[in-house]
Amino acid sequence: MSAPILYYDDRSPPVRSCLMLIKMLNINVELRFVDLFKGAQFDKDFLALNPQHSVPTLVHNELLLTDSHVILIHLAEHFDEAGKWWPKEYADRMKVFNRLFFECSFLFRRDSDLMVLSRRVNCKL
Ligand SMILES: N[C@@H](CCC(=O)N[C@@H](CS)C(=O)NCC(=O)O)C(=O)O
Repeated sequence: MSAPILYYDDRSPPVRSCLMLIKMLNINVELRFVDLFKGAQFDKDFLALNPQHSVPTLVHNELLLTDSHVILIHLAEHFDEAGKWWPKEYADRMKVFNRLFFECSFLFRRDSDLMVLSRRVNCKL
């Protein structure tokens, strides 16, 4: 099995969550930088890989994953053999899902809306 490849820009909060888990689980991952501030996510090769032009993007064997929450689940499923971060107990796993979905549907959306306001509309917060 080959090492996962993570396309990343570490200024991105979803990327950082993946980098944290990679560090906590000491996973051997090939890192490929995509400079969002230079628009590298729109490069032809990256767009061919991920038409949503977003990071993090993970390639692992036959899998192509383009959402940090799914990447976290995949890495934990594969590399957290002790079940420290990805509990083996059903109810505990549901608690992790609950927090991941809260982050995905609520927390990050607000953070992202604020970023758009401050950077693209040049609004003083
Ligand atoms: N729900 C996605 C959000 C990913 C996302 O919004 N990534 C941003 C950086 S924080 C991005 O790549 N933006 C570049 C673009 O949209 O062109 C996840 O959790 O992975």
